[in-house]
Amino acid sequence: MDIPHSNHYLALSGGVGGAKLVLGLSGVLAPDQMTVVANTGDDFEHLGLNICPDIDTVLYTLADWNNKELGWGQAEESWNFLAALKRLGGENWFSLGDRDMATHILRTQLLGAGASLSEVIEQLSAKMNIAHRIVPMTDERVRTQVHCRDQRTLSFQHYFVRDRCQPEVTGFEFSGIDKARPSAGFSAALASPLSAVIICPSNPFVSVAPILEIPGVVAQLQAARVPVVVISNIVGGEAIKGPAAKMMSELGMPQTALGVAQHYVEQYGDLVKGFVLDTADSALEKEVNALGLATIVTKSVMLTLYDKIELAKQTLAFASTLEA
Ligand code: FO1
Repeated sequence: MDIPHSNHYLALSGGVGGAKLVLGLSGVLAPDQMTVVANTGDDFEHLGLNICPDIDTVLYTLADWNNKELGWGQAEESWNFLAALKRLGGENWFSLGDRDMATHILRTQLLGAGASLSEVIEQLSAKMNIAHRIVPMTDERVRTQVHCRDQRTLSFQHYFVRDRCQPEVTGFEFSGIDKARPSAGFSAALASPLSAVIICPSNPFVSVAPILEIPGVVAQLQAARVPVVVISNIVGGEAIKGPAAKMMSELGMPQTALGVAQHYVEQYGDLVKGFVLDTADSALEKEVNALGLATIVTKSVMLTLYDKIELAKQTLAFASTLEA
């Protein structure tokens, strides 16, 4: 597949699923052909440290430092800090590995000294020898809050890790989003001639929504008439990873790839033009088309590096057939 050198793509990513496709895209696109925007709604302050799970998952994955068993954190990790913290009666529900701690400590130090999150990521990327550009969705503080059926509002990591996604959800809120602006790297990509926007197979409610709901982002993408392609994060009625399918059923939505497509159309009108379905969901294709979305059906479960690169190639080829 020949991609003209002047083409530039924007990839919107959450954590594990998104990072897998970003790795595939990085195998197909040159560093100056892609900007990766990572969700920061999952970020939180813990033990005095600034933790940015989705950014770190994308960084570690592109650096090949990622822990493939856990899906988050670093490979060949040790847990001495966490064990010592537990012995002292500290909060140990969020597992911080010894190697991973270096990232959080350095980031916290740099932010404390006045650096922006974008600058921190740039520095970390350089040290990890990552050539592609990874930027946060915003440099301002946005925090995902989960509204629960039992009337509680939980911060995202309390819901996700501490409470193991057990509370029934009724909705989400992104505190701080009203005042947030796209980061400089995100803004520059939005203002440049984009060939397509790839919405990676990430959770639509808590990974993609915070990025798209930064004021002005959807309007700018619509005005720029860029083809936007979504890769379904639900395959065969199951989320590849994480609580997306459970959330959909709790929100009264069909727990299928069709439900994901309906969600994007309901939330963002005609923003999304193309939808990538897994072969397991080929029976849903006509109904997704009836929503006004073009489709391809392909293997979207990425188990190997080959799968990631193939899905990236298929998605880019599909995007090139779409008109915004
Ligand atoms: N996920 C867990 O399920 N348990 C953990 O203890 C945990 C620790 C952790 C530490 C650093 C980091 O970057 C990510 C971590 N995650 C953990 C993953 C994270 O909570 C989620 O993957 C994302 O926020 C959802 O995309």
